[in-house]
Amino acid sequence: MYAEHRRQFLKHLSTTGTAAVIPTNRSMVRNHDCDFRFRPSSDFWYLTGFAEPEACLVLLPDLEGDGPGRSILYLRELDKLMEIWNGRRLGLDAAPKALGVDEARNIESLWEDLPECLTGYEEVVFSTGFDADRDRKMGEVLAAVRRKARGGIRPLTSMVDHTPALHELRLFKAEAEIDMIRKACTITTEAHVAAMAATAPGMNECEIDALVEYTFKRRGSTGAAYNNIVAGGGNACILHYVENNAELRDGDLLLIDAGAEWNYYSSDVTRTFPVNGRFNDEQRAIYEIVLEAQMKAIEHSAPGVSFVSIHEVALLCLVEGLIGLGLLQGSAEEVIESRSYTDFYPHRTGHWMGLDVHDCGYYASEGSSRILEPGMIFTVEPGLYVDPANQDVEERWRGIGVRIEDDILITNDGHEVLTAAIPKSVEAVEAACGAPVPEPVA
Ligand SMILES: [Mn+2]
Repeated sequence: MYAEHRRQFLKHLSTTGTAAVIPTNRSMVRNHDCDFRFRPSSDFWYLTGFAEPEACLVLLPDLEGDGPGRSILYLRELDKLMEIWNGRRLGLDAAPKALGVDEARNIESLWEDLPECLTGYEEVVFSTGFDADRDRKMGEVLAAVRRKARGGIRPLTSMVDHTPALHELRLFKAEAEIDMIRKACTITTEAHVAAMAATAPGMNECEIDALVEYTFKRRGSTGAAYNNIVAGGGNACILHYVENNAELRDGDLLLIDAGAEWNYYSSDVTRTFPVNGRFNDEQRAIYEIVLEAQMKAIEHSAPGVSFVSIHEVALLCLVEGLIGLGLLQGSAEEVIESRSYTDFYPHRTGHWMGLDVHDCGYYASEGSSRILEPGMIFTVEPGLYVDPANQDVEERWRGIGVRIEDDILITNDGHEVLTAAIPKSVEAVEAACGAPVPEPVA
């Protein structure tokens, strides 16, 4: 799969005779001498399937003929002592066969080698702005190649952003990638179902957070695709709440936004359910509006439909619901025009999903929204949030926060909900809340 991604990107590079230098992420210090758990950069992983730190992929299209071009992977040498301390390494000898790259070289010689690698190319793909040290070294490489131009070689004149081309490839998921996202969604389903069953008044958000994390990891996931949001009561109105340390109170809702990652491919799911297993009238009223908006927006998702129209379908439904409850005044048109709904719905309805949970790919071009095509995967996640401090509404509504989020694949004739097995209707959610807690080890 990764070799195929490389082949496609090299083919694109060959149309303009552009070379590419794509480093992976740097290890990041967590505190003192401890690093965060390493995660490769998504672009690098997409092209290599290689998860070690300190690595860089160099792609060199064929300048003379129409050959397939060359791929060179720079990585760490085997080092017995370092491996005893910090973990196994693939090493230079094993890399070409294991990863299908044409050549493997020592990462120590990357910057020294690059002027020669890039000689003859006029353009090189390199993403600047992420790492000042790398940007400076790349600048020196360009200067070194230009100095050679006196010898009659074509000068390397520009560094280009690879976002449009590579990210366009990443936007359309191949079968093998869809399978990985399916796997992530299956694990996520298990985690949400387990959370619904286990939650009870008096527990702490951290216990449910731990259960979700445990479910992800025991199924062999690469971890959570993003920080879990486990938000009881009014905490649900903080969109990216990650403290996850408050007591879960009888009569409150619990919003969980959590998705497993499989082989670095994401899932992204939100469910909201009653801590004590039964919605009260106000909670159910808000929940049903969000649910209807979400189902209508999903129903609308198909090839040929614009991405923004999914948001518009959901928004209209939410606004009509809020007017119906008396939480907003005026006609739906007036409310949408004045944006007075943003007190209750401050975000949009979805985003691309893939190797990054908020995946790459343009949402619009030349001012008009992207048209959906088969192979695209995105979330549909409307929500309504009544701030606990909102004095403009009756007290009974305050602190209710509901979001419902599923992952949608556009197919040739419509869509598929990849997370359809997670309870969602009021009846299904209440039943899942009353279900026996799954055995910790199945
Ligand atoms: Mn999301």
